[in-house]
Amino acid sequence: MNLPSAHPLASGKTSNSLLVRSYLGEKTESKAIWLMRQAGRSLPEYRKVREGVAMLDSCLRPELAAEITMQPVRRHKVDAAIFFSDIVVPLKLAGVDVEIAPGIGPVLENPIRTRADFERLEELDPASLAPITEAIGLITAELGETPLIGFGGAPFTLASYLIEGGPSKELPVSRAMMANDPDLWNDILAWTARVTATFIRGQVLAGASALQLFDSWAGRLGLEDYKKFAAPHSKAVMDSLLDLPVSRVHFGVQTKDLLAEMYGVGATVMGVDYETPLDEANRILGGKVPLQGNINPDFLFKPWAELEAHVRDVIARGESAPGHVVNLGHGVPPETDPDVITKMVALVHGDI
Ligand code: 1CP
Repeated sequence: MNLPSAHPLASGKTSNSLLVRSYLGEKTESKAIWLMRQAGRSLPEYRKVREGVAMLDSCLRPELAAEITMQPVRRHKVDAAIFFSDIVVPLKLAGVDVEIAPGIGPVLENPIRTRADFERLEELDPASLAPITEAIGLITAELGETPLIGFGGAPFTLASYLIEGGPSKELPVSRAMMANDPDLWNDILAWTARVTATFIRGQVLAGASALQLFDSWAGRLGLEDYKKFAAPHSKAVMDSLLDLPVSRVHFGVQTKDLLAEMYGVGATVMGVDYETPLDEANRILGGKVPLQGNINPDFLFKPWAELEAHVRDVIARGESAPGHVVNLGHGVPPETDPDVITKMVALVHGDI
């Protein structure tokens, strides 16, 4: 599908950006950098505008979501904005009773655990994405030549919240369902794949110049289980987005053993967690895939000289890959001093 002519990529506004070119495998004159969770609690201006507003409400108020998306771009001069939302927003818009509990994450009063629970799920109507489309219109107008990244959760990570009812490391109910009722498991993940794909497509059509699929918890599955129970559904998401002319980034934590498989579902760029050095990730992927990552967030709390040496090491290792966008190996921790982030961005740009 062609993008609408006013889309920042179609009109050429973002096509020469460092981010878009690096994602396409170009070695750029200076490295592009953005940070997962660059918006959010590390910023005092975020805490201020969020006062008294529930997390999911803030995602569905276009002016507020646009303001929060722009805050880190204005402050840190990063090379991309990531749309302020959450992976569970499309579930909410499809009618699931999910909330984000402060300090915990997504929680559901009534998790989806039986065939009857599944049958009550409704499809996501693209028309209900209006608050998202509106927010993205405001954002791209302010961003100009800086690209916006759209995103969604992969079916496995989303289903882990739907089925467990909240954050869970061990995923006991999900594992039991995979073993005892694989048909129900597959039906739930197929629904989740359609919902998250609709959410991502809506963001791209509204103005995002790249997309990222977050399968944050995929590393909790071994390779064989990932192939059997998660990858086909992630592939369904990517397949349904293939007609959009944007780069597709795929990211998860502790996914060294899954990297090749996660690439194979239809990614064009791999996000690498902080445990896998980029030169090793590049080797695993056969030297043909642009990479994103992977500064260890723990270094944000160390003396500047240590952080600087680590950032330079990440950049040097990233040189082995066909293209490299600098990022963290997971999200910005809420306790981070925002001035450290600003200085790190300047370092990556060669400004200090
Ligand atoms: O009140 C608050 O500030 C809540 C904290 C918060 C924020 C700022 C949550 C709750 N979500 C978000 C926004 C968000 N979530 C963004 C956009 C902002 C940005 O990146 O700059 C994105 C991309 C996400 C994606 C997301 N949500 C993921 C994938 C990325 C990752 O961190 O691995 C996941 C797993 C979620 C679920 C979620 N939402 C919120 C929390 C605390 C969690 C994780 C809970 C858990 O540990 O399972």
